[in-house]
Amino acid sequence: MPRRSLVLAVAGLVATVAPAMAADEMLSGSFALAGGEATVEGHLAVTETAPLSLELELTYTDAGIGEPVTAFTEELTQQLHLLAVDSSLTHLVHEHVKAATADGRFATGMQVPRPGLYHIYADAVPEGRGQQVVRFDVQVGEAAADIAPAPQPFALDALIAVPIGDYEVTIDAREAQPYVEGAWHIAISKAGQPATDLSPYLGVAAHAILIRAADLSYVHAHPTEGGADTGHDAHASGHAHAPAPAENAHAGHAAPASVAPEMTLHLTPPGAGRYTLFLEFIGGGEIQTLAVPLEWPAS
Ligand SMILES: [Cu+2]
Repeated sequence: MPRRSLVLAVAGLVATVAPAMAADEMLSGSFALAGGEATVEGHLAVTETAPLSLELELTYTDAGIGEPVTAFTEELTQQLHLLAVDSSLTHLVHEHVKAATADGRFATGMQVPRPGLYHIYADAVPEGRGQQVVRFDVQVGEAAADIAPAPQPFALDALIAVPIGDYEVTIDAREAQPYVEGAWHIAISKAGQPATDLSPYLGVAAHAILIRAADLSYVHAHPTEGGADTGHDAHASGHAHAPAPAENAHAGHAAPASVAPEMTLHLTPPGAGRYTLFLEFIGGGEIQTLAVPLEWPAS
């Protein structure tokens, strides 16, 4: 029985309740970009059109004067990146919307893997207002009776190796510190050898999203290719600071470019405690999505 019906049944109103669809309502978002500052407010209309299937419509208003925001800057070929994570921070769903309508509406469908609470992050650059990330909390279907425990996190003081499909991803963040920008070295192998079948995803080698469990704050970065620390050139503390150099280099060409199996991420984790690092890359022509639970002891 759907959660809402259950609540209303207690109140004796069960006969008037529409079945199953969860949230047909306008949600207000919470600003979620670590280190950023809110210049807009986000508003999300959610319609559950079928089990685990959502229709989303997103609009923005100015945080000061409340007027609708209608102009957006394209980042990595899209005006809106929508990233949904489940409440255990183990699943990531990534959708994009190429462009808003003339009156500033973004509409997209989204499929989630199972019922539960999802945190949907809307990542966009309203023109002239800097990168904005707004989080919406959306219950899909009935609340799961058996919420899976969060997986055991990796300690960051050791080399981390995680399998994904035919690949193994090695993460070396042994020198990373909370609050400090650090280099996270990533190597992707296949059958014990450096992978040779990687290709760009939305114009970059990979996408990394770091979500902090304690406050659900969000960092989105893109690695530079190469294992060495190549400095700040394509360093990305977010889309707004990474004007897609690789997009011009790769995405404009018909031939699929290849991506080196070693990359370096520059990340500034917003505090100690638990995180999940989501890493998305294209290997063998398919999007590979890795969720790596991490922990810094709160010393
Ligand atoms: Cu990205």
